[in-house]
Amino acid sequence: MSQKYELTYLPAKGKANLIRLMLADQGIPYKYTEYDRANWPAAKPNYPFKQLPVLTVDGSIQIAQSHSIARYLAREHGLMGSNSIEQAQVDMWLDQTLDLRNRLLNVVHIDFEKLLQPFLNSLPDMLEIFETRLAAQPASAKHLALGKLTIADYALFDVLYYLQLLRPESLDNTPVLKAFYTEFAARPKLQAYMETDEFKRLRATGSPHLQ
Ligand SMILES: N[C@@H](CCC(=O)N[C@@H](CS)C(=O)NCC(=O)O)C(=O)O
Repeated sequence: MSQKYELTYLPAKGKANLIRLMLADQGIPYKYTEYDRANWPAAKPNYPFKQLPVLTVDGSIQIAQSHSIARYLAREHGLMGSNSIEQAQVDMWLDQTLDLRNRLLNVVHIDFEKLLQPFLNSLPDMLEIFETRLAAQPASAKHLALGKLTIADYALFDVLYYLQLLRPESLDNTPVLKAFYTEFAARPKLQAYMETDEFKRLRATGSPHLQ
């Protein structure tokens, strides 16, 4: 039987990592299609914005923009809240993690030498927001929004993964966040995915500063 979802991307974790982590952890089957430097230019015109990732649903509907894909999957699989006000609370934490992620990616993609130190200087304040939020949640439900697992938790894990690659010690002063990261990484399906050859093969980003 063909899969409902086909994810198409390039050989990196990059902008597809959040999507893959959610699909893997939720046990949602999908076909993965990968282009490389050699065959991507010819395929480019077949995709809505001539960029990847793209999620093809039911073999015909193409969804581009990584965050649109992630939010769509989250809505479909109960990770986005069940009404507008719940969705707004999830979105708010999701966007906060994406702000951190964008700042981190700017460092490695735009000007590593110039932007690294200002980023590291601003990091404690950014992490403190998540630390305080998670610390206020009950031990049994360390989640960013709605007291339950949502896309915002996956996005937080995703950005912390990149952060730890950049600076392994970066969570040393935020113990609750560190525990969140460790516990999330131990989720059985997620852990199994992160141990696959595919996950290990894919470099973190296209930048030499974050592999
Ligand atoms: N805002 C878009 C950006 C997509 C994007 O920049 N994709 C890059 C890879 S990460 C790409 O397709 N590069 C190849 C190209 O532009 O030809 C998203 O989040 O999906």
